Amino acid sequence: MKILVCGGAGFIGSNFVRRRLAATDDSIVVLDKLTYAGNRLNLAAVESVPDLARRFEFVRGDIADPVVVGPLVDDADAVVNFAAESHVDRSILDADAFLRTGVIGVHVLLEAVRRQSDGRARRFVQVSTDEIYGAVEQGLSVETDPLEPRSPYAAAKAAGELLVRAYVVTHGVDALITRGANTYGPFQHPEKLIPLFITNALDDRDLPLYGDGLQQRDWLHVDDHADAVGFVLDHGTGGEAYNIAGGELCFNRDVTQRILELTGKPWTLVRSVPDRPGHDRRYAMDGKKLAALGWRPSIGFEDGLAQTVRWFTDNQGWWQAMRSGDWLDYYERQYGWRLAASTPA
Ligand code: NAD
Ligand code: TDX
Repeated sequence: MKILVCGGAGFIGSNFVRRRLAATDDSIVVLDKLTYAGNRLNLAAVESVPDLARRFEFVRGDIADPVVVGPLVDDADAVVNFAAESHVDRSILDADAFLRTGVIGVHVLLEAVRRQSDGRARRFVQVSTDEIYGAVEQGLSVETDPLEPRSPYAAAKAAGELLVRAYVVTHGVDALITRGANTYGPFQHPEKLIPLFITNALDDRDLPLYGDGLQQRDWLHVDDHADAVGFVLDHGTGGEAYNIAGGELCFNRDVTQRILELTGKPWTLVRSVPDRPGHDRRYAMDGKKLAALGWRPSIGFEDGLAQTVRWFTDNQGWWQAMRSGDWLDYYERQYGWRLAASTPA
């Protein structure tokens, strides 16, 4: 199978590419815009191994550009779309790019898949998120629950899902949706909670904990997330959405404490800072639908977090390089005034 992987130079997409090429005979073409979050180095483990490199091609481009997308989709048997702006805090500062990629980009991909210029149906997997359910005060979200996004990021992801659904119903496109839980692991951009707190701790910098730190997230290791997307591509039923739950619900405070233990740094680094506006208190999903199809996560949070801390400790060059471009400007806008107003946690 030849798969077009959009957003394949990012955190989860590059993991999918590395694992899929190693585990199957598939060929993969990555289409990635290389935004601040995309990094060609995330694919070095593929590009430097001849047997993998010969089944791999990289194209720099935008999923919202039909001229680039059309021929790549025509040449593929399946399309998996990881491409998105993925950080909630950035969507609160400026949502433009979120909508361009999450709405127009998804539409351009769906149009290219629908055209079937050669009459060949192509499977399309849209990688979505648990955030489309909004804050889940108690219980577990199931796939039939309403979409109730509460941040511009989540609204853009929900809009993408609605377009997928419309193309399934109206045009008969063979499309599926995955809704992954909060993902962590090697190669995650240092803007997200776990890598931010690991790298700041390694640098003896403040850890900015939003509000009371009693928000809960369900943690899913990136290897499990990528494998589950592949599993849905291979075994899912067209038109369906699948939760990819981690089954590891944890308070942000406890995640922070564990990171400090693993890095050997003191709790005094933690600062309680003004909360994220519209902060979702809790995400929790029911993973039974995917389990009934035969897939379950295999990496526990305790082991996965320890492995992740080791990876960031051993790969300082990678994350120092990711803290370039607009990083200092972003950090100042996001955390400057918050840290100035912070209190001990
Ligand atoms: P990421 O930010 O690390 O990577 C996104 C990638 O998409 C980057 O390589 C970027 O260059 C590329 N990209 C962005 N806009 C593009 C465009 N217009 N055209 C082509 N490429 C573009 O994100 P991630 O954490 O790997 O997330 C991947 C997907 O999984 C996203 O769709 C996200 O919504 C979803 N998701 C993420 C999580 C998580 O916890 N990280 C959880 C559930 C779902
Ligand atoms: O500095 C911080 N301080 C803090 O307390 C950051 C960056 C985060 N947090 C809190 C906010 C959340 O409660 O930690 C929790 C996790 O935050 P993020 O890493 O920003 O993730 P979240 O907002 O939960 O969204 C993530 O999961 C769903 C991904 O970034 C999304 O791409 C995915 O769809």
